[in-house]
Amino acid sequence: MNKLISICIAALLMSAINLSLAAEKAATNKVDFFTTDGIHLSLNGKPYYVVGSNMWYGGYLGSGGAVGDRARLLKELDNLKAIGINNLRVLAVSEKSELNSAVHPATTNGFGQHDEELLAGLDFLLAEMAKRDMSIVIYLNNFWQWSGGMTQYMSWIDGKPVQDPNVTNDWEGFMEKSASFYQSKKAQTEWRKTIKKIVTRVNTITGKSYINDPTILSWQLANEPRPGNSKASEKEKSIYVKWINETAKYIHELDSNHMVSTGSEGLMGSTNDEKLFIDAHASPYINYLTYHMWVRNWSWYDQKNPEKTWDVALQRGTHYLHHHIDIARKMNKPIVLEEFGLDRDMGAYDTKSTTHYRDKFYRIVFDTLYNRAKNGDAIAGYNFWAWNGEARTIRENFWWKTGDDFMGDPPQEQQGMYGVFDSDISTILIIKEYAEKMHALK
Ligand code: IFL
Repeated sequence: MNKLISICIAALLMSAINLSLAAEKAATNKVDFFTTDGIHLSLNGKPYYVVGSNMWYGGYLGSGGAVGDRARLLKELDNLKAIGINNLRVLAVSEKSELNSAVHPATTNGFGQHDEELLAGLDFLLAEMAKRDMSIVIYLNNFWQWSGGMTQYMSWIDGKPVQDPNVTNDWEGFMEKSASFYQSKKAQTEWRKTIKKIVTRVNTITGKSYINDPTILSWQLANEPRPGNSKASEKEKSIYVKWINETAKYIHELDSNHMVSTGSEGLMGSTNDEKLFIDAHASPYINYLTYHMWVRNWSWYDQKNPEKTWDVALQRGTHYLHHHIDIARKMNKPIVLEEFGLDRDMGAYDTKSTTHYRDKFYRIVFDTLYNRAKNGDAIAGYNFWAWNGEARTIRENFWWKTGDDFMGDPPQEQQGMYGVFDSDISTILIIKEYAEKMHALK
């Protein structure tokens, strides 16, 4: 074919694609996309409260292949909907890893090698969530190793195997390696290709482009990105802030309909540097703030010694909540507590063990956020970590292996550690009670 003719055909094809995106957008105009209004999230001109759970594996269950379990996914969504959950925080992509503490299979098997059957699981999930009027936050990378994540990108580039911090216990070294991702040109180029692939995807089930799908509340850069390890330098911090700003800008350029968030843990993921947390969220391309609260991970609470450590944990935990809400107000942006959790009693993993302390903890977190939301403060909602639903482990040591049920506890942690099972009735009743209160705020 002569060159001029092929250029003309390409131009015609591009304008046909643009026309169909515009027509699709016009058809969805009845429903607004999520946005912000000062310190609140907003939908159709009204405040929107995220009453959510984490379910990183939602796309995995949605796959039509051997890994998926669509029948289970539908049951889980129905159960979550029935207890008032309106939002899920979900992993979009995983990178193939050799580590035992990472999920298998992965959506990306090497640069540019995507598992389309697994990716289509996210299509199914989105379609089913839309039917249930639920929204989704989709994260596009992971600072931790359980889905491959940033260290796997770096391993593909330097050819060196990832050191599993679950084995070496060298978390400082791991975090340093993970954060080197922000500075690698090759990693950023490859990652942006994946971002583009997901953000501009057309849902194979509904035929709707993701860009025009109002189910998506926000694109999230990564799960818990940190600037480096606990001793991150000022230079590393500024590289991190620049990375956030530039990547968020890139996503907004691809998709002007949806918000973008960081996935940050807040001050504890920012070397306790308030200026850094503020700088990271001051970008005009970051629409709202995020933070996470892990009182046991941060040694504020000892699950084996609850009586002695509970009061201090609670005091530090509630201070952490209030402090972040106050920062959000000052910045005039909404804030979502998008992860929190506590162990089952005495650090058990078994579904038969009790959850008295967890239940007390959930109630206090919900109540603190609800009361401040009622006062009109900068509360955009919460996602508890995480929904295990009907998943059960078959392993005595509670570690995940390929082929096991997926649950909210990712493969880097014991199965049953923080997740809520569908048999945890006392916890579920508290989740439902506060979901109703939050929904009544509108
Ligand atoms: O499973 C962890 C997950 O990687 C996360 N934050 C804390 C969770 C519980 O330790 O994002």
